[in-house]
Amino acid sequence: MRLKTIFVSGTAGSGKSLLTSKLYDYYTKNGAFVSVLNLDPAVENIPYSPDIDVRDFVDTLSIMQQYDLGPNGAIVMATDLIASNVDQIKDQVNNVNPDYLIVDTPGQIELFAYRSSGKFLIENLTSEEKTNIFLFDGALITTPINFVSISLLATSIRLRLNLPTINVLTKTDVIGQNLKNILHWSTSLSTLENAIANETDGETYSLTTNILRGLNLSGFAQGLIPISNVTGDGFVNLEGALSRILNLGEEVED
Ligand SMILES: Nc1nc2c(ncn2[C@@H]2O[C@H](COP(=O)(O)OP(=O)(O)O)[C@@H](O)[C@H]2O)c(=O)[nH]1
Ligand SMILES: [Mg+2]
Repeated sequence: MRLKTIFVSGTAGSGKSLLTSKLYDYYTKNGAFVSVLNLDPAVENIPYSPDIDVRDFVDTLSIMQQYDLGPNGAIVMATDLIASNVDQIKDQVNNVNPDYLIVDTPGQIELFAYRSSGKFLIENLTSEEKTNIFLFDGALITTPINFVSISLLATSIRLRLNLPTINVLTKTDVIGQNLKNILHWSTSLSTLENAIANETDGETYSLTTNILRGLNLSGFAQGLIPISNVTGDGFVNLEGALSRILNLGEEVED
């Protein structure tokens, strides 16, 4: 079996680390050999034990002291230093030789997505099938405009990382009625436009609807997969989407 890599991305607190641990459990239960790579240099508690951990290579606290940096500066520097350790990280992955590598990305999405080190890691870490899961934090999407702005972020990340991307909505267990709204918005352009018209007018309305039409034209909105990392709801659909992307190469080969 060829190595398949799943990057888990999304805004801070959207559920990346928890989803990483759940995916680990899911694939392990199904008999696959899974490894987890933690790419977050500054994380303190994670709900799994990473097989490969960038905190073994860079120490944010000592960077702060050594270079007299604040926490943000140190994390930026740490992220760039991780890229310079890519060969060692790769060696560790090769030694473990898993079927699946799940990569939990840094708490701050911009570090991974917008600094060149993130893209460098994606390109150099693994050479086989790769995909990115982008998490829409259900708790952040309280209005149709929030939905459009996070969709725009997801699109920006997709452009930046240039990976096949699965869009996932998290925290469906705690968002109540909003879940229905979000699913309506993500599947019906006219419903979403009406909801935006009810929320705003003028410049914000035309900006939002113009962005939305652009996103919709590129087939963006379809396929937002709702899940709960707590109850496991929706995992079957997510796993289906992952295997459609990741097994494509192997099916073509057969
Ligand atoms: N209720 C609920 N809480 C979640 C879900 N996913 C994550 N959380 C919680 O949200 C917080 C942030 O999750 P975490 O995985 O650390 O987010 P990260 O910053 O993206 O890695 C934690 O307290 C999680 O337990 C979910 O689907 N449902
Ligand atoms: Mg995390």
